[in-house]
Amino acid sequence: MQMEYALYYWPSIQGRGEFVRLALEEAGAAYVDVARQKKGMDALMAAMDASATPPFAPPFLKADELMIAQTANILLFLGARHGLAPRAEAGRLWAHQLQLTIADFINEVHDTHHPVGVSLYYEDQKKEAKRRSAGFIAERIPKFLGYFEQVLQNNDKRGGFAVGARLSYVDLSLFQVMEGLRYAFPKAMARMVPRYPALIAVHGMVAERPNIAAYLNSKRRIAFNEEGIFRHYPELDG
Ligand SMILES: N[C@@H](CCC(=O)N[C@@H](CS)C(=O)NCC(=O)O)C(=O)O
Repeated sequence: MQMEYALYYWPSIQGRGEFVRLALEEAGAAYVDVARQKKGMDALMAAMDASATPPFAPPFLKADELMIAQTANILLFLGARHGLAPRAEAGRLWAHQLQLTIADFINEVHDTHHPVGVSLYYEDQKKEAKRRSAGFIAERIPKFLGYFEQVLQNNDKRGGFAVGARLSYVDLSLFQVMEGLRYAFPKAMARMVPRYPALIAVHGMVAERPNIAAYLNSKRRIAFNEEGIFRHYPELDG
């Protein structure tokens, strides 16, 4: 079968690649998750060097002659191709703006376990991680989730979606954010989640989409683990 897309991402984690996988799965798009195939890591490394528009880091997506990197940029492209974003300029930019804000949040999630250095082990920055996580839980989760909750509530007469009156990649990404936070910080989230009814609703709505439900039950969905962005270290939760 001719593959429409080749997704290049690390093979053993959800990470940032998961935001792209969710969009491809919801769209029912034909894609290959390259690094999860035989010799896939070689193919990923080779593809990074081979492009005239080289990515800085995975995830990146090959679509015909295009090589697109940056998660939000990939979603901008897929959203337009698969009806997962508004067509009009204002709505398209609004969806992209929200996705970039999610990317900012994801960077902060990453920094809870790697506050000092990306290339250092977690074990070498545990003390700083604890301090960083305490502030993240107390201030940053409420600030970001409070913002997304407000965005959803402002639009709630249009069916509970983040943008416009249809599902978009932003809803899929908010689902992933809620999944990830619940995995990484179960105690803190159990306490805080009642403050975010619209986010809970969008999470439930996305989980029930037939293509997403099938994906979540499949082997294609990698389980959360302590190599990815959302990591569960009990000592950082609370
Ligand atoms: N802003 C980029 C970040 C890409 C990124 O940081 N990718 C990680 C994996 S999730 C990576 O492989 N980074 C390698 C590096 O930064 O050296 C995006 O959203 O796609």
